Amino acid sequence: MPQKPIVFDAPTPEPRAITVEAIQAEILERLIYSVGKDPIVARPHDWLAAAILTVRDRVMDRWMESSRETWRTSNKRVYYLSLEFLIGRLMRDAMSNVGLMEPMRDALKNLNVDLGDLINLEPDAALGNGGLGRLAACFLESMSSLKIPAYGYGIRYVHGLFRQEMSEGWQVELPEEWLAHGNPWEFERRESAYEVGFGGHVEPVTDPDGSVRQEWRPNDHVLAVAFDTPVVGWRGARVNTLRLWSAQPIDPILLDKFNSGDHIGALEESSRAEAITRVLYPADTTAAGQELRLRQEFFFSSASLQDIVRRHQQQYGDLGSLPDKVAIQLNDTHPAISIAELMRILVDDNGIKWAEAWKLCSGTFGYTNHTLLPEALESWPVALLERMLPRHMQIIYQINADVLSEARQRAKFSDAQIANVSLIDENGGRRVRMGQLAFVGSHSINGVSALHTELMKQTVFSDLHKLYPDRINNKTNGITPRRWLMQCNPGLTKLVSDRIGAGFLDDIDLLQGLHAHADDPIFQEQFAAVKLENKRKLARLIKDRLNITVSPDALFDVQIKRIHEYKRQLLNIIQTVAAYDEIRAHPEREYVPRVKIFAGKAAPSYWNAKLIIKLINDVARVINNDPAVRGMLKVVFLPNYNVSLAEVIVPAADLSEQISTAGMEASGTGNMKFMANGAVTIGTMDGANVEMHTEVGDSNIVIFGLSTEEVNDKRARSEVPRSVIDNSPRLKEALESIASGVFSPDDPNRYRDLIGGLYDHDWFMVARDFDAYVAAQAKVDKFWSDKPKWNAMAIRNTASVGFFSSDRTIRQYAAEIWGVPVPKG
Ligand code: GL9
Repeated sequence: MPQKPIVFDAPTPEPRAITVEAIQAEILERLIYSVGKDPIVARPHDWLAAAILTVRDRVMDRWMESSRETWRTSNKRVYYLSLEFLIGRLMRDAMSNVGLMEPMRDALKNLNVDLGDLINLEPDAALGNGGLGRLAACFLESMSSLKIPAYGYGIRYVHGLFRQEMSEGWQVELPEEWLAHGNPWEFERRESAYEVGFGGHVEPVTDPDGSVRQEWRPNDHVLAVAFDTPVVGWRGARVNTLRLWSAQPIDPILLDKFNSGDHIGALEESSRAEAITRVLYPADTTAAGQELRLRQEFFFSSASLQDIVRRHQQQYGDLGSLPDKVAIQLNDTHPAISIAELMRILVDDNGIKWAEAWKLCSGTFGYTNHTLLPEALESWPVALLERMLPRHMQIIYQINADVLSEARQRAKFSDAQIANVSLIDENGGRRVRMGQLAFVGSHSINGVSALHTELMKQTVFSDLHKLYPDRINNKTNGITPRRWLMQCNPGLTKLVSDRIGAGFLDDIDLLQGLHAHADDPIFQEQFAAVKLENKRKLARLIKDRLNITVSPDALFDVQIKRIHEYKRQLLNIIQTVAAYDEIRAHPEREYVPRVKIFAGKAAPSYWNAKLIIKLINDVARVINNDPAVRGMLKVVFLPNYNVSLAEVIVPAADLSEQISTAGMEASGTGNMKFMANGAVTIGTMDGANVEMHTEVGDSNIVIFGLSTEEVNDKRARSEVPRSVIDNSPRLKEALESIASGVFSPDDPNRYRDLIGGLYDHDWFMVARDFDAYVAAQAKVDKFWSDKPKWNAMAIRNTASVGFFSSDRTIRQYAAEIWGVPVPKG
């Protein structure tokens, strides 16, 4: 069929009126005609699907208009490439952003369905591990809210992050099945499918004009099929697209094989292809070494780039304008192979000269680094790349040759410096360093907090920074205030609106206005009452899930995040043991009643992290069942931490634990969520805590512990921690009780090695920071006991959170990296 020219100024339909009657009719229509269910037999999941489809319908016009507008105006597009999008549930977010919450509630009520029940039935889209994936989700929402034409590109994993269950206090990983009931949000786009190749060889080809170019002949192909989900901005400002790729075989079944009786063999190709997008790697900061992981990375990079280039050519015809019209942000190094793939597309497929292609490439890409942990810096064996992506390996060598010659000539680097900037790591088996590739192929390299960005310059990228001094910049992370304040904490949102007006909903910096009310006793009472209500809700959840009774009047002391030694859940639980020892030793004293709340998943192969979960559960069992404690202390480990659980816990927290070893948490974003919801932070001078301290002021945050320099210094001098432990009777007693099996009578040696590590090297400074942490917790007790003081601190945290909105972060990316205007209002 001949293609008709597309006319982008076609009239947009008038927005439909939002009335309860209209919505109710639409829900019924969706239930009957799309879900195919008679209302009298419909099950909860049918109602959920009908409700989601109704909400989805209501954003369609805005979605299409958003995309038309970008074609019409020729505005630059932003592409956010991320192997993870931890978006969580979508229905409440979408309803709230387009003002459908109340009409939907009433319409469903008329149909005898409870909206709250439906909201809780929606599965979490857990296509990410932690902060990095959740950041990508917050960024998508902010880009829509700020009317930036943007696409998220990622993978449609069939199984998201594993479901965590507890078996006698141990973590057990089970497959997660978010697609079990289908996914009413998404649109499958068979027409947007691309072939992605692997393996094969490279052949020089002579063109008619006599020039020779390289052509990659892969011997293995899969199909990348697009699934699109609308991403609605605040007040429906704009609707962008999250495009997730699913891998499918080119030939769904080998019919010859099947007919000859080999039924399983006939489907082999199909399973091999589908395996690529089957599961999310439960990797935390450690790079997963699997070959399949590299296949995932190339698969989604290649499909995304083919799509981006096709769209650009369709609109502009010419690839020379790529950097003017396209910004591609690499979320960590996972999509870094995109740099070689774009070079291949430009040079091999489009005949652009190498130097010109390199300019286009680095003008288009930006790279965000999210961690400095050496074990997390991705690298792939040269031999593997040669086999899986032979042409890309050639391209990487050529890029490297250019970089090395620049280093030698321009910067006059020493051999050691040359080795540092090289894309190939020659130590112990040759490997391609993806961080170096991402760095040299991008015009902007950013860290995610001020401290982290400084450390990037001093450590991993110090020599590359000398070679390209203008590239490293900082973009401190942020969180979307829609999900993390307005939606998860409607009580607080209403209270704040009543006090300072609703303007902060559109301009989060107006929260500053709360400072003027921080010392007002009436406002303090109201603020505390909202918190108490949120704590009651969490207490009910704890009772339901764990059958543990906690008092909402106790101080809720919360550490929820991935379990990792650098995040130091161990420090927290040892302090808990010390507090327990004290209560037992001095039953006559008064104590501030506390509930220690933990949640988080451990990477399945990370033994110490799993052991720490078990320790928390062992300590919880002993303390919670000891009558001598008289309810002064409770310990709770909530299983299966995910976005939805965080949305209940965060608004109920009094104290936020952000206690990583200084220099190790790149930013943290949980810290910001707690701050928004009026929790006080106890934390180290690490990641974004440093900037939180500046924003909220020293008297409204409890900072303790070694600084980054002190940590480095102690590591360099390999001081013996034993004397530290010997000099702290409290710590010694707690460690001895854990190591000797007081909490693990069934296996007294269970924690011997874990605790032994603190005596031997204590890499994460648990012992060295212990006394400072205990003193900081004592300060917390003191502040808590002075209610007006505590309430004022809590209010001032909410008042100061504006800087940590992802809208601020995205504005900075737009202005300083992408060169994209942000329309006002
Ligand atoms: C992380 C950092 O560890 C966090 O400090 C940071 O806030 C986020 C987002 O920038 O990125 N890097 C990283 O690999 N993870 C992070 O959370 N890990 C996971 O997402 C599991």
